[in-house]
Amino acid sequence: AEIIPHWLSKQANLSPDSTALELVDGGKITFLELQNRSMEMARKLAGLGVKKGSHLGILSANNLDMVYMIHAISYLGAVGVLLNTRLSDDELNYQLQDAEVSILITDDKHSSRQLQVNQVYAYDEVNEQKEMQVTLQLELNLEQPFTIIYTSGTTGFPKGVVHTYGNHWWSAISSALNLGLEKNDKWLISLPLFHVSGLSTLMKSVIYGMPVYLMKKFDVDLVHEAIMDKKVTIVSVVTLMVQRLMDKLGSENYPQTLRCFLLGGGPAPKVLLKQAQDKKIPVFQSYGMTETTSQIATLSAKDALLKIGSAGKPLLPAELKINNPGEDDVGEIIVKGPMVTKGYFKNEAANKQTIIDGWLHTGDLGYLDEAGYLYVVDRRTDLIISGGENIYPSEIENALMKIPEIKEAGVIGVADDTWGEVPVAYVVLYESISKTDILAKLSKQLAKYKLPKKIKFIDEMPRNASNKLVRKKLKELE
Ligand code: S0N
Ligand code: AMP
Ligand code: MG
Ligand code: MG
Ligand code: MG
Repeated sequence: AEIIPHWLSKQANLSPDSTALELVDGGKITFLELQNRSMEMARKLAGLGVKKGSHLGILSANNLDMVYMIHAISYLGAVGVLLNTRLSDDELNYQLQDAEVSILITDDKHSSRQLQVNQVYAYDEVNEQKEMQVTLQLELNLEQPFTIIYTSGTTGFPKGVVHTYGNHWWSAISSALNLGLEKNDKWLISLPLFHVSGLSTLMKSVIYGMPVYLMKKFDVDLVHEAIMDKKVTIVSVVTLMVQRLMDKLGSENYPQTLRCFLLGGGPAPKVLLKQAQDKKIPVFQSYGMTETTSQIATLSAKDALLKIGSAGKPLLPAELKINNPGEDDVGEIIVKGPMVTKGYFKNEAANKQTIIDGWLHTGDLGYLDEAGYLYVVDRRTDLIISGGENIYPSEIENALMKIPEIKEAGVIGVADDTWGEVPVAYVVLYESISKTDILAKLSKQLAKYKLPKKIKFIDEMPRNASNKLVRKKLKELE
């Protein structure tokens, strides 16, 4: 096994006084402080019974305690299951159970939710604990699991993507080999730490010795200000954020200090990319997913002019191919590399289907141009991406089918100016029920961003000869 020194302790030794985290209120934490606070947190967690291999859930918006908690987990060799705060109680309970979470840590906002875990502690309760004297893990085994993040699945049941230390390590290294590392770099995180989009940047911080400008959540005014006045050099964004930031920018320009908007999490309209170019905003379009521990292909700003709409080339340690391309060169995107997950937690069936001879089959369709630039043409079967959050139609259809008045349900994604795409539901009824009542029932089961923006009653569901729902036919009704 490949062993490296614990990255945070290494950084606390190499650059103790350098800033690890900067907050909107001006507060700063050095690498030495970050190490000490995280170790303290680890000893307190140990007192609560967390040990090597424990699965510890974290349900929290971005904040300092969450950062300490994530690093504390690594000092104990526990596994962090990072949970999306937008999910419903039912959805969270599914993930908590599937991931075998024994202890859940929450921020104040989520401390009184109805979740099925024996031990639940708010940060304050952890902070009140006595430190237990335990041996902390000062080396990291790159093969060892570190985090689990759930990603929706075609069947409507999400799957837990396991990330090893090696996956995070190689993701950070790959990104630096591509974007470069500059001595004034300061990376802004307003994306959630419970997605790899946010989490991977936290790992880059300790691996590069680079400050992260951490925000509780995306706030267009605060991000704008950070770029204008706080010398932020890189900002990770989803499409909707670029839109809002460009509106805010108006006819002004960003300062030279800004060198990269790392754009991921879904497609971006060409018009938006062109507008960004006109305003000299350095947008780097990328392709990646939870399974690849963040970007696996990226288009540099200099290539963006020539290859608008492309997600670039695979990063240096990564391979990317189009499987069985058709006559139009389009086929399934398959990827391989040390940042790619070794599999879903306790899900042999999904692993067998998805990882074949070391290649991860993404379900996304795309092609490579003659120079090897990737163009993603279609998302995984039926996947809807709303504001960077994934939704599978089957999740909503399953929830609709639990309503007794509903006989059949079909859900599709339709284009939306704000969110990119939103879900719309078609239902066939047994007996009458109002749309308001349907939504009320759905909202008990589903995260708010998954609620259909429209519900349409129809007399018959389009099905094929083998009685399978044909979502394409529903799209024709739009
Ligand atoms: C876009 C965000 C910020 C919108 O949230 P906002 O504006 O803060 O909303 P709220 O104030 O919380 O709520 C207002 C109302 O809007 C609803 N709502 C919120 N979000 C959504 C949504 N996505 N879709 C639909 N509705 C939404 C709320 O329910 C609320 O409703 P009402 O008013 O009725 O109560 C936020 O959604 C956000 O942060 N999105 C991004 C999430 C994300 O990080 N996605 C990427 C996941 N992918 C990966 O991690 C892999 C790719 C990757 O690593 C990457 C991705 C991006 C950039 C870089 C990388 C990389 O490779 O490093
Ligand atoms: P997630 O696992 O939530 O990070 O979602 C990853 C999915 O987002 C991918 O499988 C794609 O379907 C989609 N996606 C990511 N990057 C792009 C891109 N550049 N263009 C189109 N879709 C993308
Ligand atoms: Mg996913
Ligand atoms: Mg908001
Ligand atoms: Mg997504």
